Amino acid sequence: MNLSAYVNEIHLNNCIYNASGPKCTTDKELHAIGKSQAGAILTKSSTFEHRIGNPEPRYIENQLGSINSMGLPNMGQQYYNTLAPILSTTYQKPYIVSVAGLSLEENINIIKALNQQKDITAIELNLSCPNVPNKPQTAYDFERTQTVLDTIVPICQHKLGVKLPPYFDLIHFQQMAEILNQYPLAFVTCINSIGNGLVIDVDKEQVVIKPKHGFGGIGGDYIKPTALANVRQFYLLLKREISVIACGGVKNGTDAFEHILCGAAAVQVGTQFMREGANCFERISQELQVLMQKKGYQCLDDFRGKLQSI
Ligand code: RRO
Repeated sequence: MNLSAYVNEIHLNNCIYNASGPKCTTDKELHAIGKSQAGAILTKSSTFEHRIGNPEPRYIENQLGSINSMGLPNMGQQYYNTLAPILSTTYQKPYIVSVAGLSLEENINIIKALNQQKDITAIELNLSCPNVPNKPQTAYDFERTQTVLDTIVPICQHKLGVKLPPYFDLIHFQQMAEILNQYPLAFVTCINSIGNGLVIDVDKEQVVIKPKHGFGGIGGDYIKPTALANVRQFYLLLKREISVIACGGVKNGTDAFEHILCGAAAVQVGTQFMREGANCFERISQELQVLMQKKGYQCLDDFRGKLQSI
């Protein structure tokens, strides 16, 4: 059973890999993803300089998912740039750097620095971080998104994709797709965490994370239906050259299958990777293969995008 995939022209031996965020900040964590069955190595979103992030506790899980307000802790662009040759040659899989500068100027400087590094396979430009105080999620401001892409697309020499927040209104899907279709993007990743949710400890009558009075991005089971809807909408609305990468609520092979049925070219794992560690990629891949075998499918193209309406 073959789980190989193309994201635009990027070949993956396995369509399942990590979401940007959990366990992908340090070299040790990135090597663990490299050694695992994950089909690619994706970094934590990078700013130009190293960042410590928000005060702890800043990540909490329950049975249904997670809430986080990490605040973009990362090692800075140079670190991820320098790791590219060793990671890509050792593990022979795509190495994708997530970029989340705090201003357009910072994004320009990060992209220019990463342009020098041929061992980076692609850039995932994060337009949807919900957790930096006083910084709005770029992709909820459509004019701003257009300005950012008008500036970044011409200077980025790597394949470029964008990480989107969830949308909830049909008109917003159409408006964002119309913008994205104007650019030679390789992929869009749907979705980032659902921003500014609130999880409460009822015994303590208290919020569970410290930053921003307890508000944070929601992941895990809570968000799967929203993630599926976003993958499906963008799969239907984007031009064919732009692959849709799914992220949201994937903890087993059935979840991955559902995202691919909606049109996903590849599937990222966030909250479940945080819970389970890098073994999750092999387990989820095996479960997906078992399900495909039961259904008589040999490869992802046999069912990708073929969700039926009634
Ligand atoms: O670091 C974070 O707080 C964070 C980021 Br950059 C993001 O894009 N999504 C998220 O849930 N947390």
